[in-house]
Amino acid sequence: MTRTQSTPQFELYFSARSPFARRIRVALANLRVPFEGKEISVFEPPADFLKISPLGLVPVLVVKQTDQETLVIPDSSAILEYLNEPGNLPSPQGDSTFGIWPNNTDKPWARAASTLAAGVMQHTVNHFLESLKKAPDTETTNEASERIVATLTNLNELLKGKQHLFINRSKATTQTGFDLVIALDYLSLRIPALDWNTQFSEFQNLVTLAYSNQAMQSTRPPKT
Ligand SMILES: N[C@@H](CCC(=O)N[C@@H](CS)C(=O)NCC(=O)O)C(=O)O
Repeated sequence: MTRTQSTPQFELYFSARSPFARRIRVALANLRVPFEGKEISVFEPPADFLKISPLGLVPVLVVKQTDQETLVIPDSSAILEYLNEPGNLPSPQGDSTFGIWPNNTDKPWARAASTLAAGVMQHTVNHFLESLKKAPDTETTNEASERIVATLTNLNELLKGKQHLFINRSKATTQTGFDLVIALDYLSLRIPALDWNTQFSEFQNLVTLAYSNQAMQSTRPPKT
């Protein structure tokens, strides 16, 4: 039987520690969208994954729209845009009231703050990859650390001035709030010496609230 467009099937390629993939694992869980998770190692990407996504990066969302048509979406931000459209999700979506972006003038602010959080993730990845080299270039790692601290300073100002971008009126964490906490967790994992807790203690309440979410608990990155 041919599947219709109203019942897409989702597969998500991810790695356990990827903060970009974690954004999507948390979003799908909170949207109550069932998906088949396909865990891979980004250091040794399997050939069948590279065939699907030649970029070789996670996350990748595979949407089987019909038996004939499969949409492959690389990049966490592009996937979030897709998931923000209710028409792209299978219905009914259980009891989810979660939405990716706010439905009002806060939307560009939320997207901007999420982009800053994703930038912290990217600089942390760059720092980590450099530190794995035989002779890491300290100029590169120092530059990454500086960008991270400057971006967290910016996010801290946003959290103080526009808290609702991170925590909504029902006191639930938004996608932007999750993105920031995911970035902080990844930072703690890869650059523990940076110790954001000391400089940005205001983030702690958001971390505590975000961890009351089941999807955040079940996607915590393993240490080893
Ligand atoms: N802009 C991309 C970044 C994705 C990315 O860099 N993912 C890392 C894992 S955290 C990856 O797949 N790295 C594989 C590699 O560099 O070989 C996104 O938002 O999804």
